[in-house]
Amino acid sequence: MATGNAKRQVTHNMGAMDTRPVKHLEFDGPLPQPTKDMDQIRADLDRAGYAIAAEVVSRDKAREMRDFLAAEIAREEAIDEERVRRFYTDNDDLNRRMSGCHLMNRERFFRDILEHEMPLQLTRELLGPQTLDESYLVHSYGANVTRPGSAQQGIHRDRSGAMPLSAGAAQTRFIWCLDDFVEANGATRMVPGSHRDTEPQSWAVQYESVPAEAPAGSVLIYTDLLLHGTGANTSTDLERAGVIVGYCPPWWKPMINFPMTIDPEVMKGSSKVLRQILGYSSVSVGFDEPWTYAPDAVKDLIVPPEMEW
Ligand SMILES: O=C(O)CCC(=O)C(=O)O
Ligand SMILES: [Fe+2]
Repeated sequence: MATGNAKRQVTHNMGAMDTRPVKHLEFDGPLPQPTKDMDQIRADLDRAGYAIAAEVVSRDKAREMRDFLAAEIAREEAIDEERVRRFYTDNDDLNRRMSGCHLMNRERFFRDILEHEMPLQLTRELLGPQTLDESYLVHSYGANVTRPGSAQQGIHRDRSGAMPLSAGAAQTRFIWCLDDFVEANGATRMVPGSHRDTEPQSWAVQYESVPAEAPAGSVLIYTDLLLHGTGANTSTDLERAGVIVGYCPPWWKPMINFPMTIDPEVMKGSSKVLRQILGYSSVSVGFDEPWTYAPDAVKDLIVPPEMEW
C-alpha cells in the first residue's frame, strides 16, 4: 500500500467519455487574478471563494524548493514507486505525491511556510475565534506533482459530505505553487462561487470549472467550502508541483499526527507558533491529558495551546 493510500477512491469518469450532466458555472464578474493586495485577496475570497496571493516567495525560492521536492520524489521512487504515486484521490498512476512530514523532516523551508504570516492571518479571519483562544492546527500537508498525461481529479470539497455547508468553513486551504500553474500542466480547477452553494457536492454531475493560473511563488487560497480539483495535465513536457496545506480549528482531528511523525531533532529550537500549529500541546479545549508515554524528546517540545499569533 502506498503511503497515504489507505483507501482507493472510486474513479469518477473523467474526459471525453463522461456522460454525466454538466452543471454550468453560475458566477458573474471577473475571476480572481494574482495580487499582493490583502484587501483584494479578502474580497476575492468572499466573492469567488478563492484568491491568488502573488509573490509570496520569490521565483528563485520556488525553483529551489521545487528542485528539492523533485530530488526527494526521485529518491523515494528509486526505493519503491508505491511510496509516491496513486494516492486514493488520484485517478491514475502518473501524478506524484509526497507527505509534508517527509519534506519537513528534511528541509527547513517546508517547516517555515507553515508559520508564514499570510496563511495564519487569513486562517484567523476565516475560521474566527476559538474556545479559550487555542491555536489552530495544521490539518493536512503534502505535495502534489502533476505529470504529462495525468487525468483531472474529481471535483470535490476538502470536507466531509456529511457536514452541512451551512456550518461554514472548517478549514482554510493554501496551495503553494512551486511551478507556474497553467491550464496545460494541470493548474488547480476551481468552481467560483461554489462556496455559497446550499446543495452538497455530487459525483453524478460534471462541474464546469476554471483553472487557477498563477506564477511560481504564488499561493492559491480557498476553504473547504469551495469545489475544486487538480487539473488534467495535457502537456507533453510540463510538470506542476504544488504544496498543499490545510489549517483547522483545535478541536478538529488533523489528518497527520505530527508529534509522532516529525523527527524531534528538527523541531529543537523551533518557534512556539510552529509547535502550536503542529499540535505539540497536551491541552485541548482546556483539558490537559498528559503525554505520559511519549518519548522525552517529544515531551520536551510541548507548549501551551493559547494562540499568540
Ligand atoms: O493539487 C491540486 O491542484 C489540488 C489537489 C486537491 O484538491 C486535493 O488533493 O484535495
Ligand atoms: Fe482538494
